[in-house]
Amino acid sequence: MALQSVLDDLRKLPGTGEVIPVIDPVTEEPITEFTDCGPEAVDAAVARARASFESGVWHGIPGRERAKVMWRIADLMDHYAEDLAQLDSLNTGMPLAQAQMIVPTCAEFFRYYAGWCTKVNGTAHEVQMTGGISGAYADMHAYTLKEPYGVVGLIFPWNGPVFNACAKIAPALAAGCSSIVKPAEETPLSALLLDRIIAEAGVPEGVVNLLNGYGATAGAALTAHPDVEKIAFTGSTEVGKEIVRASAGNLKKVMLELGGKSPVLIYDDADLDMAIMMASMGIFIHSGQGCVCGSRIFVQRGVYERVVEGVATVAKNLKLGGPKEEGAMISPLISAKQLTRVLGYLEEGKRDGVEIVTGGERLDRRGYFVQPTVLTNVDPATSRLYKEEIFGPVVTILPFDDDDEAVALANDTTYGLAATAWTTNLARAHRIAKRLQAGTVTLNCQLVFDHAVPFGGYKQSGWGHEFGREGIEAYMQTKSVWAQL
Ligand code: TXE
Repeated sequence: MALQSVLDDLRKLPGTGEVIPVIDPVTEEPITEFTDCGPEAVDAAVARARASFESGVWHGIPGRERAKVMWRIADLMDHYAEDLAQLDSLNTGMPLAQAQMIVPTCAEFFRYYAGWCTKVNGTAHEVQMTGGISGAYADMHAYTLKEPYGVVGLIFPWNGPVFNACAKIAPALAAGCSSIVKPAEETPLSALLLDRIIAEAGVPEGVVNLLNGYGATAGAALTAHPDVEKIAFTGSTEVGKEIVRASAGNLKKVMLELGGKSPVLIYDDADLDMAIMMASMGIFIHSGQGCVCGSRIFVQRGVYERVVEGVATVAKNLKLGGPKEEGAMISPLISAKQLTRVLGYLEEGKRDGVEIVTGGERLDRRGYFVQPTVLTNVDPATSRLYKEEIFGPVVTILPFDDDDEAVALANDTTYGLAATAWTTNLARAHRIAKRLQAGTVTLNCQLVFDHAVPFGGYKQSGWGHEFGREGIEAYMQTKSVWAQL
Protein backbone atom coordinates (compact mmCIF):
# COMPACT_ATOMS: atom_id res chain seq x y z
CA MET A 1 0.00 0.00 0.00
CA ALA A 2 1.69 3.16 -1.15
CA LEU A 3 2.11 5.96 1.31
CA GLN A 4 1.08 8.33 -1.45
CA SER A 5 -2.34 6.69 -1.74
CA VAL A 6 -3.12 7.51 1.90
CA LEU A 7 -2.11 11.13 1.35
CA ASP A 8 -4.28 11.31 -1.77
CA ASP A 9 -7.26 9.51 -0.25
CA LEU A 10 -7.30 11.84 2.72
CA ARG A 11 -7.86 14.73 0.32
CA LYS A 12 -10.85 12.94 -1.20
CA LEU A 13 -12.68 12.23 2.07
CA PRO A 14 -16.06 13.96 2.04
CA GLY A 15 -16.53 16.92 4.33
CA THR A 16 -18.41 20.17 4.52
CA GLY A 17 -16.19 22.29 6.72
CA GLU A 18 -12.85 24.03 6.58
CA VAL A 19 -9.91 22.56 4.69
CA ILE A 20 -7.35 21.45 7.28
CA PRO A 21 -3.70 21.22 6.22
CA VAL A 22 -1.55 18.38 7.57
CA ILE A 23 1.82 19.92 8.41
CA ASP A 24 5.19 18.17 8.54
CA PRO A 25 6.63 19.39 11.89
CA VAL A 26 10.18 18.96 10.59
CA THR A 27 9.82 21.16 7.50
CA GLU A 28 6.75 23.20 8.50
CA GLU A 29 5.44 22.42 4.98
CA PRO A 30 2.03 20.87 4.23
CA ILE A 31 2.06 17.12 3.56
CA THR A 32 -1.56 16.90 2.45
CA GLU A 33 -4.93 18.29 3.52
CA PHE A 34 -8.46 17.16 4.30
CA THR A 35 -11.86 18.69 4.93
CA ASP A 36 -13.38 19.03 8.38
CA CYS A 37 -16.20 16.51 8.34
CA GLY A 38 -19.08 18.76 9.44
CA PRO A 39 -22.14 17.97 11.60
CA GLU A 40 -23.97 15.91 8.95
CA ALA A 41 -21.03 13.52 8.72
CA VAL A 42 -21.01 13.14 12.51
CA ASP A 43 -24.72 12.30 12.46
CA ALA A 44 -24.20 9.87 9.58
CA ALA A 45 -21.31 8.12 11.34
CA VAL A 46 -23.33 7.77 14.55
CA ALA A 47 -26.30 6.43 12.53
CA ARG A 48 -24.06 3.84 10.81
CA ALA A 49 -22.62 2.79 14.15
CA ARG A 50 -26.09 2.58 15.69
CA ALA A 51 -27.45 0.48 12.81
CA SER A 52 -24.52 -1.93 13.01
CA PHE A 53 -24.95 -2.25 16.76
CA GLU A 54 -28.68 -2.84 16.65
CA SER A 55 -28.28 -5.43 13.87
CA GLY A 56 -25.99 -7.46 16.12
CA VAL A 57 -23.64 -8.03 13.20
CA TRP A 58 -20.64 -7.66 15.52
CA HIS A 59 -21.62 -7.93 19.18
CA GLY A 60 -24.13 -10.69 18.34
CA ILE A 61 -21.54 -13.12 16.98
CA PRO A 62 -19.67 -15.48 19.31
CA GLY A 63 -16.66 -13.96 21.07
CA ARG A 64 -14.34 -16.48 19.43
CA GLU A 65 -15.42 -15.23 15.99
CA ARG A 66 -14.75 -11.62 16.97
CA ALA A 67 -11.38 -12.77 18.23
CA LYS A 68 -10.48 -14.31 14.86
CA VAL A 69 -11.20 -11.02 13.08
CA MET A 70 -9.12 -9.14 15.64
CA TRP A 71 -6.20 -11.52 15.05
CA ARG A 72 -6.54 -10.76 11.34
CA ILE A 73 -6.31 -7.03 12.08
CA ALA A 74 -3.09 -7.67 14.01
CA ASP A 75 -1.66 -9.82 11.20
CA LEU A 76 -2.53 -7.16 8.64
CA MET A 77 -0.92 -4.53 10.83
CA ASP A 78 2.24 -6.64 10.78
CA HIS A 79 1.93 -6.85 7.01
CA TYR A 80 1.55 -3.06 6.67
CA ALA A 81 3.88 -2.28 9.57
CA GLU A 82 6.38 -0.36 7.47
CA ASP A 83 3.63 1.85 5.95
CA LEU A 84 2.12 2.55 9.37
CA ALA A 85 5.53 3.42 10.80
CA GLN A 86 6.36 5.68 7.87
CA LEU A 87 3.05 7.51 8.14
CA ASP A 88 3.48 8.15 11.87
CA SER A 89 7.09 9.14 11.40
CA LEU A 90 6.21 11.56 8.59
CA ASN A 91 3.24 13.01 10.47
CA THR A 92 4.91 13.48 13.88
CA GLY A 93 8.57 13.80 12.90
CA MET A 94 9.53 10.93 15.21
CA PRO A 95 12.58 8.83 14.17
CA LEU A 96 11.51 6.03 11.82
CA ALA A 97 13.22 3.43 14.05
CA GLN A 98 11.07 4.61 16.97
CA ALA A 99 7.87 4.33 14.93
CA GLN A 100 9.00 0.89 13.70
CA MET A 101 9.40 -0.23 17.31
CA ILE A 102 5.97 1.05 18.32
CA VAL A 103 3.84 -0.45 15.51
CA PRO A 104 4.23 -4.13 16.57
CA THR A 105 3.20 -3.14 20.11
CA CYS A 106 0.09 -1.54 18.60
CA ALA A 107 -0.79 -4.69 16.63
CA GLU A 108 -0.48 -6.59 19.89
CA PHE A 109 -3.41 -4.60 21.32
CA PHE A 110 -5.66 -6.57 18.95
CA ARG A 111 -4.15 -9.97 19.90
CA TYR A 112 -4.27 -9.15 23.60
CA TYR A 113 -7.91 -8.04 23.49
CA ALA A 114 -8.84 -10.89 21.12
CA GLY A 115 -8.03 -13.13 24.08
CA TRP A 116 -10.49 -11.26 26.28
CA CYS A 117 -13.38 -11.73 23.81
CA THR A 118 -14.00 -15.16 25.30
CA LYS A 119 -13.07 -14.35 28.88
CA VAL A 120 -15.18 -11.48 30.11
CA ASN A 121 -17.95 -13.15 32.03
CA GLY A 122 -20.51 -12.13 34.58
CA THR A 123 -20.78 -13.71 38.02
CA ALA A 124 -23.33 -16.07 39.57
CA HIS A 125 -24.73 -15.30 43.03
CA GLU A 126 -26.32 -17.35 45.74
CA VAL A 127 -29.02 -15.05 47.09
CA GLN A 128 -30.70 -15.30 50.47
CA MET A 129 -34.27 -14.10 50.41
CA THR A 130 -35.46 -12.90 53.79
CA GLY A 131 -38.37 -10.81 54.96
CA GLY A 132 -41.03 -8.75 53.21
CA ILE A 133 -41.99 -9.50 49.66
CA SER A 134 -38.62 -11.13 48.99
CA GLY A 135 -39.41 -13.74 51.61
CA ALA A 136 -42.19 -15.06 49.39
CA TYR A 137 -39.67 -16.43 46.91
CA ALA A 138 -38.06 -19.61 48.09
CA ASP A 139 -35.76 -20.68 45.32
CA MET A 140 -33.83 -17.84 43.71
CA HIS A 141 -30.87 -17.35 41.48
CA ALA A 142 -29.08 -14.19 40.38
CA TYR A 143 -26.29 -13.60 37.93
CA THR A 144 -24.66 -10.74 36.05
CA LEU A 145 -24.09 -10.25 32.35
CA LYS A 146 -21.38 -8.08 30.82
CA GLU A 147 -22.80 -6.25 27.83
CA PRO A 148 -21.25 -3.74 25.42
CA TYR A 149 -22.28 -0.12 25.96
CA GLY A 150 -23.37 0.24 22.34
CA VAL A 151 -22.11 3.20 20.31
CA VAL A 152 -18.90 4.74 21.65
CA GLY A 153 -16.86 7.76 20.56
CA LEU A 154 -13.08 7.35 20.63
CA ILE A 155 -11.21 10.67 20.64
CA PHE A 156 -7.45 10.82 20.93
CA PRO A 157 -4.43 13.10 20.41
CA TRP A 158 -1.47 13.30 18.08
CA ASN A 159 1.44 12.23 20.26
CA GLY A 160 1.34 8.55 19.23
CA PRO A 161 -1.19 8.27 16.42
CA VAL A 162 -1.22 4.49 15.77
CA PHE A 163 -0.75 3.67 19.45
CA ASN A 164 -3.55 5.96 20.62
CA ALA A 165 -5.92 4.60 17.97
CA CYS A 166 -5.25 0.92 18.75
CA ALA A 167 -5.37 1.44 22.52
CA LYS A 168 -9.02 2.42 22.12
CA ILE A 169 -10.25 0.57 19.02
CA ALA A 170 -9.04 -2.89 20.15
CA PRO A 171 -10.87 -3.06 23.52
CA ALA A 172 -13.98 -1.39 22.04
CA LEU A 173 -14.08 -4.07 19.32
CA ALA A 174 -13.44 -6.89 21.78
CA ALA A 175 -16.29 -5.67 23.96
CA GLY A 176 -18.65 -5.66 20.97
CA CYS A 177 -19.17 -1.90 20.75
CA SER A 178 -19.61 0.01 17.51
CA SER A 179 -17.36 3.03 17.44
CA ILE A 180 -16.75 6.42 15.90
CA VAL A 181 -13.03 7.09 15.76
CA LYS A 182 -11.84 10.74 15.89
CA PRO A 183 -8.07 11.12 15.56
CA ALA A 184 -6.36 14.44 16.22
CA GLU A 185 -6.62 16.92 13.37
CA GLU A 186 -2.80 17.16 13.32
CA THR A 187 -2.30 13.43 12.69
CA PRO A 188 -4.94 11.81 10.49
CA LEU A 189 -2.59 9.76 8.29
CA SER A 190 -2.06 6.39 9.99
CA ALA A 191 -5.69 6.28 11.17
CA LEU A 192 -6.80 6.18 7.55
CA LEU A 193 -4.60 3.17 6.81
CA LEU A 194 -5.72 1.52 10.04
CA ASP A 195 -9.33 2.06 8.98
CA ARG A 196 -8.64 0.24 5.70
CA ILE A 197 -6.89 -2.58 7.57
CA ILE A 198 -9.89 -3.00 9.87
CA ALA A 199 -12.21 -3.29 6.86
CA GLU A 200 -9.86 -5.68 5.05
CA ALA A 201 -9.72 -7.91 8.15
CA GLY A 202 -13.48 -8.39 7.95
CA VAL A 203 -14.93 -6.07 10.58
CA PRO A 204 -18.48 -5.51 9.29
CA GLU A 205 -19.37 -2.15 7.81
CA GLY A 206 -20.53 0.44 10.31
CA VAL A 207 -18.78 -1.14 13.30
CA VAL A 208 -15.75 1.18 13.11
CA ASN A 209 -16.36 4.62 11.59
CA LEU A 210 -13.56 7.09 11.01
CA LEU A 211 -14.30 10.81 11.38
CA ASN A 212 -11.71 13.45 10.59
CA GLY A 213 -12.01 16.98 11.84
CA TYR A 214 -11.26 19.54 14.48
CA GLY A 215 -11.98 18.95 18.14
CA ALA A 216 -14.22 21.99 18.36
CA THR A 217 -16.38 20.74 15.48
CA ALA A 218 -16.25 16.96 14.95
CA GLY A 219 -15.11 16.13 18.49
CA ALA A 220 -17.63 18.42 20.17
CA ALA A 221 -20.52 17.19 17.99
CA LEU A 222 -19.65 13.59 18.79
CA THR A 223 -19.42 14.31 22.50
CA ALA A 224 -22.78 16.09 22.58
CA HIS A 225 -24.51 13.50 20.38
CA PRO A 226 -27.59 12.02 22.07
CA ASP A 227 -27.14 8.62 20.43
CA VAL A 228 -23.62 7.94 21.72
CA GLU A 229 -23.44 5.96 24.96
CA LYS A 230 -19.84 6.52 25.94
CA ILE A 231 -16.85 8.69 25.11
CA ALA A 232 -13.31 7.43 25.64
CA PHE A 233 -10.98 10.40 25.45
CA THR A 234 -7.26 11.00 25.68
CA GLY A 235 -6.09 14.61 25.64
CA SER A 236 -5.82 17.75 27.71
CA THR A 237 -7.43 18.18 31.10
CA GLU A 238 -9.27 21.31 29.88
CA VAL A 239 -10.90 19.42 27.00
CA GLY A 240 -11.58 16.51 29.37
CA LYS A 241 -13.68 18.88 31.48
CA GLU A 242 -15.47 20.17 28.36
CA ILE A 243 -16.28 16.58 27.43
CA VAL A 244 -17.76 15.91 30.84
CA ARG A 245 -19.97 19.00 30.46
CA ALA A 246 -20.99 18.15 26.88
CA SER A 247 -21.79 14.57 27.89
CA ALA A 248 -24.30 15.67 30.49
CA GLY A 249 -27.10 15.94 27.89
CA ASN A 250 -27.70 12.20 27.75
CA LEU A 251 -25.51 11.38 30.77
CA LYS A 252 -22.97 9.63 28.60
CA LYS A 253 -20.43 7.54 30.39
CA VAL A 254 -16.97 9.08 30.04
CA MET A 255 -13.49 7.62 30.28
CA LEU A 256 -10.70 10.18 30.43
CA GLU A 257 -6.95 9.81 30.10
CA LEU A 258 -5.62 13.33 30.67
CA GLY A 259 -2.45 15.20 31.34
CA GLY A 260 0.24 14.82 33.96
CA LYS A 261 3.03 16.57 35.80
CA SER A 262 4.72 13.40 36.92
CA PRO A 263 7.30 13.47 39.71
CA VAL A 264 10.54 11.47 39.64
CA LEU A 265 12.26 10.99 43.01
CA ILE A 266 15.98 10.19 42.93
CA TYR A 267 17.46 9.10 46.25
CA ASP A 268 21.15 9.24 47.15
CA ASP A 269 21.34 5.43 47.26
CA ALA A 270 20.00 5.00 43.70
CA ASP A 271 21.97 3.57 40.79
CA LEU A 272 22.67 7.14 39.75
CA ASP A 273 23.98 6.52 36.24
CA MET A 274 20.86 4.56 35.40
CA ALA A 275 18.54 7.01 37.17
CA ILE A 276 20.09 10.01 35.40
CA MET A 277 19.84 8.39 31.98
CA MET A 278 16.28 7.11 32.41
CA ALA A 279 14.99 10.27 34.09
CA SER A 280 16.48 12.26 31.17
CA MET A 281 14.91 10.03 28.54
CA GLY A 282 11.72 10.01 30.60
CA ILE A 283 11.24 13.70 29.79
CA PHE A 284 13.20 14.36 26.60
CA ILE A 285 12.09 11.41 24.46
CA HIS A 286 9.62 12.54 21.80
CA SER A 287 10.36 16.09 23.01
CA GLY A 288 8.39 15.51 26.20
CA GLN A 289 5.13 14.92 24.37
CA GLY A 290 4.04 11.95 26.45
CA CYS A 291 1.40 11.94 29.14
CA VAL A 292 3.62 10.06 31.62
CA CYS A 293 6.74 12.16 31.03
CA GLY A 294 8.56 12.85 34.30
CA SER A 295 8.57 16.64 34.11
CA ARG A 296 9.43 17.28 37.78
CA ILE A 297 12.58 15.64 39.13
CA PHE A 298 13.29 15.77 42.86
CA VAL A 299 16.75 14.75 44.08
CA GLN A 300 18.02 13.95 47.56
CA ARG A 301 20.28 16.82 48.53
CA GLY A 302 23.57 14.88 48.77
CA VAL A 303 23.46 13.94 45.08
CA TYR A 304 21.53 16.97 43.78
CA GLU A 305 24.44 18.67 41.97
CA ARG A 306 25.51 15.43 40.35
CA VAL A 307 22.02 14.66 39.03
CA VAL A 308 21.46 18.21 37.73
CA GLU A 309 24.79 18.05 35.91
CA GLY A 310 24.08 14.52 34.65
CA VAL A 311 20.63 15.34 33.25
CA ALA A 312 21.98 18.54 31.67
CA THR A 313 24.79 16.58 30.02
CA VAL A 314 22.33 14.10 28.52
CA ALA A 315 20.15 17.02 27.37
CA LYS A 316 23.07 18.72 25.60
CA ASN A 317 24.11 15.54 23.82
CA LEU A 318 20.75 14.52 22.41
CA LYS A 319 20.56 15.04 18.68
CA LEU A 320 17.32 16.63 17.54
CA GLY A 321 16.15 16.23 13.99
CA GLY A 322 13.71 14.74 11.55
CA PRO A 323 13.41 11.11 10.48
CA LYS A 324 15.71 11.66 7.50
CA GLU A 325 18.53 13.19 9.57
CA GLU A 326 21.36 10.83 10.46
CA GLY A 327 21.50 9.99 14.18
CA ALA A 328 18.53 12.15 15.18
CA MET A 329 16.85 10.75 18.31
CA ILE A 330 14.50 13.52 19.33
CA SER A 331 11.53 14.62 17.27
CA PRO A 332 10.17 18.15 16.97
CA LEU A 333 7.04 19.38 18.72
CA ILE A 334 3.95 18.51 16.73
CA SER A 335 2.76 21.96 15.69
CA ALA A 336 3.29 25.70 15.67
CA LYS A 337 0.59 25.85 18.38
CA GLN A 338 2.56 23.55 20.69
CA LEU A 339 5.80 25.41 19.90
CA THR A 340 4.22 28.72 20.92
CA ARG A 341 2.83 27.12 24.06
CA VAL A 342 6.17 25.62 25.16
CA LEU A 343 8.17 28.79 24.35
CA GLY A 344 5.54 30.81 26.25
CA TYR A 345 6.22 28.80 29.43
CA LEU A 346 9.97 29.25 28.96
CA GLU A 347 9.69 33.03 28.49
CA GLU A 348 7.55 33.30 31.60
CA GLY A 349 10.08 31.21 33.53
CA LYS A 350 12.91 33.52 32.46
CA ARG A 351 10.93 36.55 33.66
CA ASP A 352 10.34 34.79 37.00
CA GLY A 353 14.09 34.26 37.50
CA VAL A 354 14.18 30.51 36.93
CA GLU A 355 17.73 29.23 36.42
CA ILE A 356 18.29 27.66 33.00
CA VAL A 357 20.98 25.02 33.39
CA THR A 358 20.78 24.12 29.71
CA GLY A 359 18.44 24.71 26.78
CA GLY A 360 15.58 27.18 26.97
CA GLU A 361 15.47 28.15 23.29
CA ARG A 362 13.99 27.12 19.99
CA LEU A 363 16.57 25.55 17.64
CA ASP A 364 17.82 27.96 15.01
CA ARG A 365 16.51 25.97 12.07
CA ARG A 366 13.26 24.99 10.37
CA GLY A 367 10.90 22.73 12.26
CA TYR A 368 9.25 22.98 15.66
CA PHE A 369 12.35 22.03 17.65
CA VAL A 370 12.96 23.17 21.23
CA GLN A 371 16.23 22.43 23.03
CA PRO A 372 15.98 19.86 25.82
CA THR A 373 15.78 22.17 28.80
CA VAL A 374 16.79 21.76 32.45
CA LEU A 375 15.52 24.32 34.94
CA THR A 376 16.30 24.84 38.63
CA ASN A 377 15.54 27.54 41.18
CA VAL A 378 11.84 27.23 40.51
CA ASP A 379 9.28 28.43 43.06
CA PRO A 380 6.78 25.56 43.54
CA ALA A 381 4.24 27.98 45.01
CA THR A 382 4.02 30.40 42.10
CA SER A 383 5.70 29.04 38.97
CA ARG A 384 3.22 28.13 36.23
CA LEU A 385 5.78 26.06 34.36
CA TYR A 386 6.28 24.01 37.52
CA LYS A 387 2.56 23.47 38.08
CA GLU A 388 1.12 23.06 34.58
CA GLU A 389 1.67 20.40 31.96
CA ILE A 390 4.04 21.88 29.34
CA PHE A 391 4.15 18.86 27.01
CA GLY A 392 7.60 19.80 25.83
CA PRO A 393 11.23 18.84 26.57
CA VAL A 394 11.33 20.86 29.78
CA VAL A 395 12.18 19.52 33.24
CA THR A 396 12.49 21.22 36.61
CA ILE A 397 14.86 19.78 39.21
CA LEU A 398 14.56 20.55 42.93
CA PRO A 399 16.27 19.08 46.02
CA PHE A 400 14.68 17.29 48.98
CA ASP A 401 16.00 16.05 52.32
CA ASP A 402 13.80 13.17 53.46
CA ASP A 403 10.84 10.96 52.52
CA ASP A 404 8.22 13.31 53.94
CA GLU A 405 9.51 16.26 51.96
CA ALA A 406 9.87 14.17 48.79
CA VAL A 407 6.30 12.89 49.03
CA ALA A 408 4.91 16.35 49.84
CA LEU A 409 6.63 17.85 46.79
CA ALA A 410 5.63 14.96 44.53
CA ASN A 411 1.97 15.08 45.56
CA ASP A 412 1.67 18.87 45.43
CA THR A 413 -0.06 18.85 42.03
CA THR A 414 -3.57 18.66 40.66
CA TYR A 415 -2.42 15.81 38.41
CA GLY A 416 -1.89 12.17 39.35
CA LEU A 417 -0.96 10.17 36.28
CA ALA A 418 2.45 8.66 37.04
CA ALA A 419 5.28 8.85 39.58
CA THR A 420 8.71 7.26 39.86
CA ALA A 421 11.16 6.51 42.64
CA TRP A 422 14.81 5.57 42.13
CA THR A 423 16.33 3.95 45.25
CA THR A 424 18.07 0.70 46.08
CA ASN A 425 16.27 0.58 49.43
CA LEU A 426 13.36 -1.64 48.42
CA ALA A 427 11.46 -1.24 51.67
CA ARG A 428 11.50 2.50 51.14
CA ALA A 429 10.57 2.11 47.47
CA HIS A 430 7.39 0.22 48.34
CA ARG A 431 6.53 2.53 51.24
CA ILE A 432 6.89 5.51 48.90
CA ALA A 433 4.84 3.77 46.18
CA LYS A 434 1.91 3.66 48.62
CA ARG A 435 2.24 7.34 49.47
CA LEU A 436 2.50 8.70 45.93
CA GLN A 437 -0.82 9.96 44.57
CA ALA A 438 -0.61 8.58 41.06
CA GLY A 439 -2.36 5.92 39.01
CA THR A 440 0.95 4.40 37.97
CA VAL A 441 4.08 4.22 40.11
CA THR A 442 7.32 2.93 38.64
CA LEU A 443 10.16 1.84 40.92
CA ASN A 444 13.69 1.91 39.49
CA CYS A 445 12.29 2.13 35.97
CA GLN A 446 10.46 4.60 33.71
CA LEU A 447 8.56 4.50 30.42
CA VAL A 448 7.33 0.95 30.99
CA PHE A 449 4.24 -0.46 29.32
CA ASP A 450 2.40 -3.73 28.97
CA HIS A 451 -1.03 -4.33 27.44
CA ALA A 452 -2.04 -6.30 30.54
CA VAL A 453 -1.31 -3.63 33.16
CA PRO A 454 -4.14 -1.16 33.86
CA PHE A 455 -3.37 2.49 33.27
CA GLY A 456 -5.37 5.43 34.59
CA GLY A 457 -5.03 8.71 36.38
CA TYR A 458 -5.64 9.84 39.95
CA LYS A 459 -6.92 13.37 40.63
CA GLN A 460 -7.32 15.50 37.49
CA SER A 461 -5.39 13.04 35.32
CA GLY A 462 -8.41 11.00 34.43
CA TRP A 463 -11.43 8.79 34.99
CA GLY A 464 -11.30 5.04 34.58
CA HIS A 465 -8.64 2.74 33.18
CA GLU A 466 -7.28 1.55 29.88
CA PHE A 467 -5.37 -1.70 29.23
CA GLY A 468 -5.74 -5.02 31.00
CA ARG A 469 -9.09 -6.43 32.06
CA GLU A 470 -10.22 -2.95 33.15
CA GLY A 471 -9.55 -1.83 29.58
CA ILE A 472 -12.24 -4.06 28.04
CA GLU A 473 -14.63 -3.66 30.96
CA ALA A 474 -14.53 0.09 30.32
CA TYR A 475 -16.56 -0.62 27.18
CA MET A 476 -19.05 -2.87 28.96
CA GLN A 477 -21.88 -2.42 31.41
CA THR A 478 -23.12 -4.87 34.01
CA LYS A 479 -26.65 -6.23 34.03
CA SER A 480 -27.98 -8.12 37.06
CA VAL A 481 -30.53 -10.83 36.32
CA TRP A 482 -32.78 -12.28 39.06
CA ALA A 483 -34.77 -15.45 38.55
CA GLN A 484 -37.25 -17.43 40.63
CA LEU A 485 -36.61 -21.07 39.91
O1 TXE B 1 -5.09 18.69 23.11
P1 TXE B 1 -6.66 18.54 22.99
P2 TXE B 1 -4.08 19.56 22.22
C1 TXE B 1 -2.24 18.13 26.66
C2 TXE B 1 -0.85 18.74 26.61
C3 TXE B 1 -0.92 19.64 25.43
C4 TXE B 1 -2.34 20.14 25.52
C5 TXE B 1 -2.92 20.68 24.25
O2 TXE B 1 -0.65 19.47 27.77
O3 TXE B 1 0.00 20.68 25.52
O4 TXE B 1 -3.06 19.01 25.93
O5 TXE B 1 -2.87 19.70 23.22
C6 TXE B 1 -9.95 16.64 20.45
N1 TXE B 1 -14.60 18.05 22.14
N2 TXE B 1 -2.29 16.82 26.04
O6 TXE B 1 -4.60 20.92 21.92
O7 TXE B 1 -7.22 19.83 22.50
C7 TXE B 1 -8.86 17.02 19.48
O8 TXE B 1 -9.39 17.17 18.17
C8 TXE B 1 -14.17 16.84 21.75
C9 TXE B 1 -2.09 15.70 26.90
O9 TXE B 1 -3.74 18.77 21.05
O10 TXE B 1 -7.12 17.98 24.27
C10 TXE B 1 -7.93 15.83 19.62
O11 TXE B 1 -8.44 14.73 18.86
N3 TXE B 1 -12.92 16.64 21.32
C11 TXE B 1 -2.51 14.44 26.24
C12 TXE B 1 -8.01 15.50 21.11
O12 TXE B 1 -9.25 16.07 21.54
C13 TXE B 1 -12.05 17.67 21.32
C14 TXE B 1 -2.11 14.30 24.83
C15 TXE B 1 -6.89 16.09 21.96
O13 TXE B 1 -6.85 17.48 21.80
C16 TXE B 1 -12.46 18.96 21.73
C17 TXE B 1 -2.36 15.51 24.07
C18 TXE B 1 -13.80 19.12 22.16
N4 TXE B 1 -14.26 20.29 22.58
C19 TXE B 1 -2.39 16.71 24.69
N5 TXE B 1 -11.39 19.79 21.63
C20 TXE B 1 -2.25 13.15 26.98
N6 TXE B 1 -3.02 12.90 28.03
O14 TXE B 1 -1.46 12.33 26.58
C21 TXE B 1 -10.36 19.05 21.17
N7 TXE B 1 -10.75 17.77 20.96
